[in-house]
Amino acid sequence: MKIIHFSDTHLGFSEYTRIDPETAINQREKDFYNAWQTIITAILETAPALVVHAGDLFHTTRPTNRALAIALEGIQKISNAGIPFVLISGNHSTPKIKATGSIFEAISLFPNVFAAYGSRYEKFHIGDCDVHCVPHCSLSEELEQAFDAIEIDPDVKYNVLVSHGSWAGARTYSMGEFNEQLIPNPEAKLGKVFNYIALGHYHKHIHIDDHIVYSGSIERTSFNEAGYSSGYMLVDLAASTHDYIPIASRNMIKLPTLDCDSLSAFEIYRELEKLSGPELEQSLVSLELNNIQHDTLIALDWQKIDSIFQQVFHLEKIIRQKVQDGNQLMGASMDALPIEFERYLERQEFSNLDKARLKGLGLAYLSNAIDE
Ligand SMILES: [Mn+2]
Repeated sequence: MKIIHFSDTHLGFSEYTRIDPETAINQREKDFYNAWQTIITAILETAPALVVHAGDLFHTTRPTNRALAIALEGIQKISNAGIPFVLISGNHSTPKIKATGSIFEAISLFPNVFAAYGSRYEKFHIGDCDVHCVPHCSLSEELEQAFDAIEIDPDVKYNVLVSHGSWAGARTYSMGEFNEQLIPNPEAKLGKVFNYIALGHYHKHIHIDDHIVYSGSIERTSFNEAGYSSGYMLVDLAASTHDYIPIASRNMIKLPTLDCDSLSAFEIYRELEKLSGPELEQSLVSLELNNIQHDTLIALDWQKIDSIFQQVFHLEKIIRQKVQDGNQLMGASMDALPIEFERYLERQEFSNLDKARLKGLGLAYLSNAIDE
């Protein structure tokens, strides 16, 4: 029995200002749609007995009409081909407020499409296989209940678990997101009962064990993911084979950090010219300039730097100025608001405030604002 497992498609994600000349869609948004369509085509060609998507189908809980149309078009093709398709909701596609309703309600109206999104355990029987689903749960109690509810039927030939979060409660597989969940290893309690565990959330493809796998994402949502491949898993339950199939995606490259302590503006340009080459063509490129002297920083011509890298798709510049006491000033780079907020709090000293409580409240306000 062949399975295709993929995850973290983040449809609707968009970034930067480049526009696809043909469709007038944001080019990064289009990149994610292209990757999605590549995998849909691969599924139709491979015709597996089952497809599982391990969460974060969309980038947001309320996808745009276009993201929705592209998702439905792909899902419909698989449905029409008679290939059973199981999807679970991830942290990016689970609404904070239940009354919002879930887009997966609509998606599961397609024949052959099964979605688990209700912050609880669900099991689907497909062919010779029980597909055990633990989607993202809004509360940790719900997550615990969902794992406790897993039921193994001794008469069923194959068991597959699909879940979304950081594996075995380890921060190792964290995406640094405020609402991510830490998933326990159910085999610690149940024994090795699963033929395959399909994981989503961590965007890097990685085998935790032969049969426990993060497929990784199909495109990269930040420079933290530079160097990650894009692809999906092709698993044969009978033969016990687990193959990763890479797909093409836009190159994302972090250039080596340039120490500018003793460099003039002119010398910086010359060093950058050495770093720039045809291999960066149409790539997402991150450039870090460290220890720039104050006067040099003022003299630097940003347009000149952009022109040195004119072949790239996008140039992310991280600039750190040299200061007297040895500390470096952060330049133009900023992480997600919740991360920056946590960093800010870490640096503060309070005598009469509960930092943990402050952090909890702040992150909750931010998460509500982001959801809205
Ligand atoms: Mn994700």
